Amino acid sequence: VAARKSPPYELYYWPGIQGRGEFVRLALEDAGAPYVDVARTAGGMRKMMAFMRGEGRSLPPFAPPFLKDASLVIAQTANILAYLGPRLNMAPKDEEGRIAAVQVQLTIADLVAEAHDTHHPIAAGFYYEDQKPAAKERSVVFFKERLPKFLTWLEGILERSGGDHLVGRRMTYADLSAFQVVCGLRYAFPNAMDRMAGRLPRLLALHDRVAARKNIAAYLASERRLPFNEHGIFRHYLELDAPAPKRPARSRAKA
Ligand SMILES: N[C@@H](CCC(=O)N[C@@H](CS)C(=O)NCC(=O)O)C(=O)O
Repeated sequence: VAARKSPPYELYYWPGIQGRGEFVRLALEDAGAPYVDVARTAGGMRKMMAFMRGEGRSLPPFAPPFLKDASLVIAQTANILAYLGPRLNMAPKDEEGRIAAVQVQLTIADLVAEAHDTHHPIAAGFYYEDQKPAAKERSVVFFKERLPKFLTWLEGILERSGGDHLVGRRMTYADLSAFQVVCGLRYAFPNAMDRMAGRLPRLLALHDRVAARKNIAAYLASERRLPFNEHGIFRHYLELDAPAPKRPARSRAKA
């Protein structure tokens, strides 16, 4: 990334969870771009809430994450990445490729929303504990139908592209985002993901390649990478996961 004369990017996102902010963090971290995770700094939450009230702006963000770059304030995860991609050298150079990257990112955003709705099927504002039966029903449909449909779609793209990258011939933010959904889904639905693993060789290999990238590996090992938890989008509730996959009798006996 070329040296920036302007001040560091400002990322605004809820502190304490990876959430949708993580897709932006991964791009900034991979590129080694200077940024401040504002809501995690002293007084940062107040600053974030002021933006959301629209103070001094005609277009307040509807929800975090949003990114401030000099006088620009940009909301919507896929929109932020479409903006950052070329600046961080994490997007295809041609228009067709840039549009394809946005398309993949928006589809990942749909998957993220559906993963969230497994634990909050009735209302985001109610506690999980107050919508458990609906959550269970929603989760079964999610891991039986929706999860395979989304993930085999990503796998199919990799198959057609030759397997290394979702868009074009280089790593883009779409690949980083695919890594993040695999991480999150493995945390939330380990059994369902285990059952699907054989159908996703390219996607899982891409996950491993992203995790091994120098800046990503350093980030994942740092305190900046928050652990997954039951306040975020990807939550692990045993009762919502698929049953454990059947193992051959021998390995079951050992376990
Ligand atoms: N489509 C938006 C969704 C943003 C969003 O739902 N943000 C969540 C946190 S991850 C939020 O704070 N929502 C508040 C609300 O919807 O009222 C994106 O991809 O950035």
